[in-house]
Amino acid sequence: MFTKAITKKPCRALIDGITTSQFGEGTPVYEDAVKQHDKYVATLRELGLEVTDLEGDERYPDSCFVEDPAVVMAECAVITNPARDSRNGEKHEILPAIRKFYDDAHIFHIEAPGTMEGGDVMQVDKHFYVGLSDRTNEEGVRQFAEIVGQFGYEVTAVPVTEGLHLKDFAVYLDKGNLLVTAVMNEAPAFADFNRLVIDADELYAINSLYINGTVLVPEGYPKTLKIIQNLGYPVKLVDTGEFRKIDGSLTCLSLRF
Ligand code: CIR
Repeated sequence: MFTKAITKKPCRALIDGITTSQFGEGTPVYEDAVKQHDKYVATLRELGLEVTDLEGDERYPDSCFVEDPAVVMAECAVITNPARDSRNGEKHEILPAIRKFYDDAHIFHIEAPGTMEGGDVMQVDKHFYVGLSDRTNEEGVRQFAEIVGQFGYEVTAVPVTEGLHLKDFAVYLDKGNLLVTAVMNEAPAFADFNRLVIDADELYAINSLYINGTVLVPEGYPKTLKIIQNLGYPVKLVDTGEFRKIDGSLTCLSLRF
């Protein structure tokens, strides 16, 4: 059960965010991104979360994607080591917000040469599946496993071969339900899940967000919406079109705990 979330407002420099154009085309429009972000925060609040919405930071174009510089769980927080130079400093900027909720003895750090971004980290109860990707390396996963192992978590590394982060290609809802690409459907690590394969033309909608029984689904993906509704979840549609242009999606816009 989540009770809190941390978000961070998009900054004007958002237009310089890193993009592979894997999902969208064009440059984000700042004013529209702000509106979409406000709606996202309002949706989290509607679901009962107490949201700390941090001010935007013009030094870091991608800093609204707060999921990446930290991983939070009931027992502790792990400050990651984002792989790209333009994002690495976000790990320092998120720390004061994390300190409001965790004492220093329960805040850990991924150190170089380890790299990690939270978009690669998928929690399933007491098990973390961590993507080995361009952003998260083996040493990052090793350090993470050592940290969370103290609190009884298991860690399984999952190679990410299709693009940015693990959670662009596999997302856990609850009760064993996992949204996956055709490639992740074959991943041995996920063999025991109830896997729902999302069509390639709706790839972006895999990154839906389960919060306390409800699923936030990005607007504009009717097939995925139907699949999630057929599983019995109430859904809330959220437009993330501006963030999509720079590979951002629903989970990356918040830390939930
Ligand atoms: C980046 O490439 O780092 C950003 N433009 C997008 C990050 C998205 N984060 C996420 O999915 N967790």
